[in-house]
Amino acid sequence: MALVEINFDGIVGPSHNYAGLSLGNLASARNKGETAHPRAAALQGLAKMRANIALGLTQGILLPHARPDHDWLARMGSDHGGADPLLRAWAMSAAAMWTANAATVSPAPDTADGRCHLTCANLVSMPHRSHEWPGTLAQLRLAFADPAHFTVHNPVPAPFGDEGAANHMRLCASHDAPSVEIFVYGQSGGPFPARQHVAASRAVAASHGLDPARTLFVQQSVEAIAAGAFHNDVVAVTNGTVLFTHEQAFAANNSFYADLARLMPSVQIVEVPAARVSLADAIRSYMFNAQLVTLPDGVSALILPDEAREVPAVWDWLQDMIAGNGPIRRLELVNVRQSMSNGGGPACLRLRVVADPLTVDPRFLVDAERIARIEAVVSAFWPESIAPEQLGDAALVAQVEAARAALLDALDLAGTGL
Ligand code: SUG
Repeated sequence: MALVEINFDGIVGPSHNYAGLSLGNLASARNKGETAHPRAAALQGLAKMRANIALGLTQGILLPHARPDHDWLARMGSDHGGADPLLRAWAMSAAAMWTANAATVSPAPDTADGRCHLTCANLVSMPHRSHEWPGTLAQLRLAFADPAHFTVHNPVPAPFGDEGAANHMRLCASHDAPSVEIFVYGQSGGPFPARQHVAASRAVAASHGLDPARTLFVQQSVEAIAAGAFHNDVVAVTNGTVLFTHEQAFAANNSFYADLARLMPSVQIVEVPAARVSLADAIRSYMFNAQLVTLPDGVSALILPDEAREVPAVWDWLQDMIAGNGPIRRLELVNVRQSMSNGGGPACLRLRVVADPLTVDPRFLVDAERIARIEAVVSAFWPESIAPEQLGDAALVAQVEAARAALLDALDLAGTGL
């Protein structure tokens, strides 16, 4: 079978909550202290996967991590019962659902050895995400275990922050052709941390064996980070030969666009001017945190959060875009409000891997029937609601652990060490 894009969505974990842990992520700060609804959150994510399958896309999953993270708490000199509320919230975080931060992926046509390379992200910038990588790495090693087709790398060492595919884009004429890979990094300067370090991006590109002549390192604008674009995928997304971006996403867009035109003359840049959509509106609506996909009939579609329709300047611009002659022809709206309230849109929830599905462990691929199986587990086991002050409850911990165990069982992944 030919190489196809597989979207691996994170299943929203049973400990999903709003503890306000991510400095620089405006939605996370805004919703701090709210009551979260893990069951509804997971069902929303599964409905998005279902809708994407119905569109003809190939769908994969990654699993919630074991929470609380007892191993990590022990290394922090604590256990869950004895931890202070902040340490407890870090240990209970369900943030692994945002699999755009799981790894950076370079498909086989881009790499020197012709294998698909994945580097697990270290996520060292945020305490609650800094202990995700062992759980992610274990899943990647299982899902992409075939050494003839995949190489899975350990994370880049600290202190060089790496947040994975959320700061990485590809432009290519077809999935079988080498692409231009674009690594977007930040530099501090504004009120918020820059979470992607250029040294980490360079390390990933080198270990993937990318051709330096087809690899770009591009700086995110300080204004974008200051406005709440804690990852580049909040202000830009690529697919095929299309770059869909806000005018203020990059520190030097003119030289970046010139490099792209030189490396890929067929590139189509859809730039949204700040005069039509402010950075604030772009980030409020998450119009760029969309899945830009090619449907089986070749049409390019943007899978957007419902919130994009609620910001008039954004919706007007999108309507004008569709009415025009541009490369993006279709808009699809999805409800992922529970995730959005923590700053995670449709694109945050998925990791793109270009591969032959037959080379992937089938337990990480889903069709409508397997989605239904997961929905049944979620409906039966996921907590209906969690308020941050409940994160210390022993009964909640027991429910969260039982819920994950039931999911592993249903997916034939019990006993794999995950
Ligand atoms: O890392 N939110 C995540 C959202 C990640 C979005 N991913 C991409 N843009 N690809 C983050 O900031 C909030 C958790 C909390 O506050 O409890 C959080 O971690």
